[in-house]
Formats: sequence, C-alpha cells, structure tokens
Amino acid sequence: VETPTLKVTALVLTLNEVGSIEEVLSEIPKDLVHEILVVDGASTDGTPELVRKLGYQVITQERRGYGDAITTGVKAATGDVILLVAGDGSYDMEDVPRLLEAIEQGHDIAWASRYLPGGGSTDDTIITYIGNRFLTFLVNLIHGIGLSDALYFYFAARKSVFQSLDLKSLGFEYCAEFSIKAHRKGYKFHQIPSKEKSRRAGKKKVKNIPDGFRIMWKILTA
Ligand SMILES: Nc1nc2c(ncn2[C@@H]2O[C@H](COP(=O)(O)OP(=O)(O)OP(=O)(O)O)[C@@H](O)[C@H]2O)c(=O)[nH]1
Ligand SMILES: [Mg+2]
Repeated sequence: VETPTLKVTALVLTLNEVGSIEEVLSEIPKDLVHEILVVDGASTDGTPELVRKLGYQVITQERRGYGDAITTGVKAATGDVILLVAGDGSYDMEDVPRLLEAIEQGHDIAWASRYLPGGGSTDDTIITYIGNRFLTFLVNLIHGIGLSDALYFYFAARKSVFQSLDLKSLGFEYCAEFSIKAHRKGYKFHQIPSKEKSRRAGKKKVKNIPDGFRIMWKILTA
C-alpha cells in the first residue's frame, strides 16, 4: 500500500519584514510545499503589498501577536501538515526535506534544534543563548518534555496536532504553550539539528526581558 503524500502548508510569519520576505519566499522548496500562506501582523513597511505583488497569498491578522499569527494561519491552511517559516530569513530551508520526511514517516512533530550536535546559530547573542538554554531547561524540568531547544519555533507538524491542543497564547509565549500541551497529549517530538542564520534585514520583534518573563510564566502556569 502506498502512503499518500501529505499536503503541506507553509505559514510564513511577517511583521515588517520587507527587506527579507522576497528571498524567504524564493527559498521555500516548491516541490515539497503545496500552499504558501503569509500571515502578516500590522506591517507598516509594505510587506503585504510586496508579497501580493510577488503573487503570494497574504492573510492579515485581526488581532496582534506571534501566537495569534500562527492560530490565524492554521485556521486558513488547507494542508494536512503545517510548516512554520520566519519571515526574517533565519530558518535554514535546507532542513525542510528532513523535517517533512519525518512527518511522512509518521512522527507527529519534527522540530529543528540549534543546540543539538550539528546545529548552531549566528543569530544568538549571549543573552538570547542563555535565555533559550535556561527556558529550555525549565520547561524540561517542570514538564519533562526532553526538547533540546524549546524556543526555536522552526518545525513541521500535522495540522491535527495544532487543532487538538486548544492553544490560547497571543504572543511569543505560544511557543511554550505549544510544546507543553503537545507533550501532555502524548505527541512525540522528533528533533533534527539546524543552523539558524542571522536575520537578513529589519528589526527583532522579541523583547528579551518582557517576552522572556512571559514565556517563563507560561512554563510555570501551563
Ligand atoms: N504575523 C506576525 N508575525 C510576527 C509577529 N511577531 C513576530 N513575527 C514574525 O515572526 C518571525 C520571528 O520573529 P523575530 O523577530 O525574528 O523573533 P526572533 O527570531 O526571536 O528574533 P530575531 O530573529 O533576533 O529578530 C519574524 O519573521 C517576525 O516578523 C506578529 O505579531 N505577527
Ligand atoms: Mg528571528
């Protein structure tokens, strides 16, 4: 019996990423991804206009925040599998075949990790490195998930995983809520090493201290 090939939707998240979005869209492997949806926040730099001009679909969030962007995108996606893509160009699209292969093989979630042997990051600063390592340690300590990089939100998962979790976070704390609830439901994380690139243009949206605390609070209360 042949396994039917799963339909893949790439959700590309953008908030003022006009300087990188064209390159990011060009790098998505079109032979593996069947639908590309750009979910835009409140970009004021012409990002959605450029995306439409390039011939891609844009969904505009009704609310604000990174978590809300994913929720909005998952609702609109027609694929069986969701692949998350950052609009800043920091994800290495060379890893997409391995992520999608893992899902085809039956893994629930295929998760990229900067902190496995073979991974890395040129985007991390000493502060974000320590923060990522600490929050990953904390989420593993409290929830026993066993992730090596809980805050790298580069992964592929079946859409049904998202739909089964009742995720409510609107901001970056969505990352913690996702992995905690997915683990609790019994989903397994298949991790692969990945090299994060530096963002190619524009400004960082994560505010280290407030977002770090918001994520920590979610880890402690989820
Ligand atoms: N649609 C949408 N996208 C967002 C929002 N916040 C961030 N993003 C996008 O999500 C991606 C990840 O955010 P980043 O600012 O790169 O966060 P980060 O990777 O932790 O930080 P840097 O890479 O160091 O800037 C980027 O492409 C952002 O444009 C949001 O509220 N809505
Ligand atoms: Mg980034």
